[in-house]
Amino acid sequence: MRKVLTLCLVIQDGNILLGMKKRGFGVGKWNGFGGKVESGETIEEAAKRETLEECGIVIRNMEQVAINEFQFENKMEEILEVHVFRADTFSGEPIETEEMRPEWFAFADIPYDTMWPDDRFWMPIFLSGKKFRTKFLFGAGDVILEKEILKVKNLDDIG
Ligand code: 6U4
Repeated sequence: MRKVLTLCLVIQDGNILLGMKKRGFGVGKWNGFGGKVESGETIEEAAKRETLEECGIVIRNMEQVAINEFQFENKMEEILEVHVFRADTFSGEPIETEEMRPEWFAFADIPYDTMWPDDRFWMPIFLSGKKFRTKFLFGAGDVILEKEILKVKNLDDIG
């Protein structure tokens, strides 16, 4: 079974906007904004909706740059297919919500030690402006057991 999720990374003036997840899946980690795609909306609409719900900004321009696939050893039947977007124009100011506490980070100060452990492998590709596809298998304690990282010209290219 595949679950389609979104992850929106907002960039401005050499900084990236991350949110400290306050509850639910990934609690205690800095992450982009996103979540499940609901029925009747496109993946892009879901990314914008989640970003608005989680930190109060309206995305004006974004581009899909990656698909990350995550699998967990204790639940091999499920694949999380996370569609990653780079957003560079928005309106409003990021605000803390029940779900997330947003904060800007300079690219050199991204807090990888308190993020999902896969992020350090693909974030540099993201920051370089390239497109990519990854697959990660996690074991107990969110340890990475297997990884596959591929730069692609086009997200439809399957490596
Ligand atoms: P709700 O329905 O709000 O309770 P919640 O448990 O908060 O759901 P969800 O599904 O809304 O979580 O969002 C999960 C978010 O975490 C999505 O943006 C995708 C992202 N995500 C999941 N695994 C990730 C990983 N290994 N690395 C990463 N982001 C990940 O950077």
